[in-house]
Amino acid sequence: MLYPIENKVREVKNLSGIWKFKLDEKNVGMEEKWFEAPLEDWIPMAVPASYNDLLTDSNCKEHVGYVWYEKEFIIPNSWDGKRIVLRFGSATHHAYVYVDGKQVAYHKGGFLPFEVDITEMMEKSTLENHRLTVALSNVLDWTCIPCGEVISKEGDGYPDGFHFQETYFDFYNYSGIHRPVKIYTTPKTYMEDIVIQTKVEGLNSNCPEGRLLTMEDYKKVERATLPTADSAVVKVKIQSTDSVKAVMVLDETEAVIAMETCFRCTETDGKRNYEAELKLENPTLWNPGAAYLYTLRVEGESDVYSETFGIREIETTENRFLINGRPFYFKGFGRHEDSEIHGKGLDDALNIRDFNLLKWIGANSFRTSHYPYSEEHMMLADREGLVVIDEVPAVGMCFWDGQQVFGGNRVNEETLKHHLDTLQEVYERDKNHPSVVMWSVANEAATHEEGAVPYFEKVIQRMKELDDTRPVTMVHTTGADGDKVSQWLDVICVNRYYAWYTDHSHLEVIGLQLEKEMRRWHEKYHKPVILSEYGADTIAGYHKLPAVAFTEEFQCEYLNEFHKKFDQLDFMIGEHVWAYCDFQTKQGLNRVDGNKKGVFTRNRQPKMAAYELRKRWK
Ligand code: BDP
Repeated sequence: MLYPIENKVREVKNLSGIWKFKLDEKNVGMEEKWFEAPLEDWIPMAVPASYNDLLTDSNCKEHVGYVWYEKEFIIPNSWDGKRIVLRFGSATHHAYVYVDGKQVAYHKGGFLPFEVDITEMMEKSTLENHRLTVALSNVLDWTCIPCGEVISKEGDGYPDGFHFQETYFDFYNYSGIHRPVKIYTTPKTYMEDIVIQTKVEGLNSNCPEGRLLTMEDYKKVERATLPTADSAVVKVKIQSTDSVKAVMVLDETEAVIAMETCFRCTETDGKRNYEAELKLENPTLWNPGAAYLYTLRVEGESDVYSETFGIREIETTENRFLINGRPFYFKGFGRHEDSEIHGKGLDDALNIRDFNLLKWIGANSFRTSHYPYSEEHMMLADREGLVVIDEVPAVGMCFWDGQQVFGGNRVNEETLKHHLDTLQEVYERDKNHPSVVMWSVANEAATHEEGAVPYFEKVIQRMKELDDTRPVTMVHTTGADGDKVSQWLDVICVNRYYAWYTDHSHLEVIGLQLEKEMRRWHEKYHKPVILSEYGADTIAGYHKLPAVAFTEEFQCEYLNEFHKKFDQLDFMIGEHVWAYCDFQTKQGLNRVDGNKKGVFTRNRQPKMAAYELRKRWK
């Protein structure tokens, strides 16, 4: 799926701003067909944003079910004869979209874009002002990823209609239109999709010889001259209803450095697929921390589209993750799209602050735990040279009370279908981002259950069918002995909280338990291992000597115990601290206004551990 861009033949109208909003307190709006007429008794609401923290009433904040959004828009006369598309960056989680009272789209899944062609409707309409209505439901059940369940309780001690949304994941179920809504045009015949894959020839990784174990060893690799290549082949596939005339590659100075006008063309269902290969001599590679972005410009009879891309190679071995032939050690975080007031709403200022902090601390990577982040976020990662493990929202497929998740009446065929659809959507959205070096198909699923085996075989296989250029991982909570699915993965990611959720505060157990377990994973699967989460809740400004749990001193000592051990294990290829920032969760006995494992506060200021990590990583 292509991102909406503006150029001489395409225009974009961004509908961000204040919309009309109405809480469907009794969830009757669908039955009463609220979409048929302008919303009554509405309140103003910001888009993009989560609505939860903008309201003052806890019933609204915690509402389970529908809310309604409405916005008027105008199609200018100058758009006559153009194709018109309505596009949502994301809407969480189920969106029913109506234009002038008629349903035009439905999308399930709160973290990915969807769009609908409204050309014919606009051409037939005599209205000057159009009404866009969105009925949005935040209900999560076992057919959704993330999974959830609405719990109702009756009888003694519970008021009538008592119910709440149960979730099995540790972030607040923020809801709303989280990313921009845009209306864009293309010519009537247009480029539908572009896939760019690159292959380098004559790669010189310029990698200094020597052992690779400690952070200092890896730093030597980082400091060496950047990898180079003699040439690169840029393979381009274009799906288009327009006839493609030329494909060219521009470098960062906007000079055209390669061009092709001859294509292999096949036709299916009225859509033409064009394939071309362009050769670049002495390309500048996309490297972590040293990004270089080329632009692919596709010119058709009527349409034009430009997509940025990077040239880089990825490979995994038994104990290495190679980017451009050079061992890469993941330093960084699991994160969330989360902030005060905005919730999960796109905030460009916040994203810029985040990337500056990541660079300041010396992080070279992050995981989009636990769902795909905004397209704008991914573009920044490409530009800033941050390496991304791109995760789908398959979180909450684990139970702590021993009940079966897979193969029972919880995760079911419909969940699998939605999971597979989501893999396809995330692939289609993110396939051309050089920053994306690996897909994560789930976080902390019950992979010790028999039922998880056929489920994840299909999930992992599908991800590999979609993309054979990137490794696939999933993030584990299950132990190596119990795990039944990692034979299909390329890299093992494990989350561990020794001395926090187990043996609380006993830092002395960390090194021993970590080594024993990580060795077990490596011996069983012979694949490189990343500790994808480790961390301790820390109250900013809380200090004690000697350190006790929840103090800033404790967080430093805690992380340090892990680091000492990482530096002794050759097959460990990365450390992602949990978490980048404090973030909001549902209310719970061990959550005082959210999860406090952040190395930065929710307001993006450093705790003591940030300086410690900076020393280690920089
Ligand atoms: C892990 C989850 C993560 C949580 C973290 C924690 O992957 O989402 O926030 O634990 O408990 O199990 O802090």
